[in-house]
Amino acid sequence: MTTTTRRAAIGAALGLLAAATATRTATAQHAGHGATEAGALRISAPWTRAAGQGGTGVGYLAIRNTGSAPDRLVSARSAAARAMELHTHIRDGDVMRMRPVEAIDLPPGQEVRLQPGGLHLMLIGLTAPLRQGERVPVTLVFERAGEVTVDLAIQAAGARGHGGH
Ligand SMILES: [Cu+2]
Repeated sequence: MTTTTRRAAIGAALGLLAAATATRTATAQHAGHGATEAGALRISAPWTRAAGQGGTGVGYLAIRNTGSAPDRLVSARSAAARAMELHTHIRDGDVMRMRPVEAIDLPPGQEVRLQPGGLHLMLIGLTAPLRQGERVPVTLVFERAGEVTVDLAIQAAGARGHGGH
């Protein structure tokens, strides 16, 4: 091995090391039981339903604020959707309707659940099908804790609880 190729090999190895370190930082710490940590927040059980390309998807998860200060989920984004919104359900006569909300409050010491029939993430304009058994990454943006990416586990399409689309 010449000096030049050895230098190139070492450079490549250092590059790989830097890339590995950057990846670990970007995906945050995955604690036990599938929970993802972002500052004082513990995000668990992220899931969605199978849906077709061009359609609309949902996102559900639980967020526990273990800190002493309030935080808020202010937005979300994903390469899998043209746009994302934060939604809630409201009762309108006999019908449950969805309505965008500006943010989702995360009071200290409490767990807030995004679940069918209540708060949820909305993936609008899916850029690819959501296939059962696969995962789709979604980046959550918090006012205090910053950004964290979680993988929604894609479950069967037929599950009940989310009307309106
Ligand atoms: Cu919705």
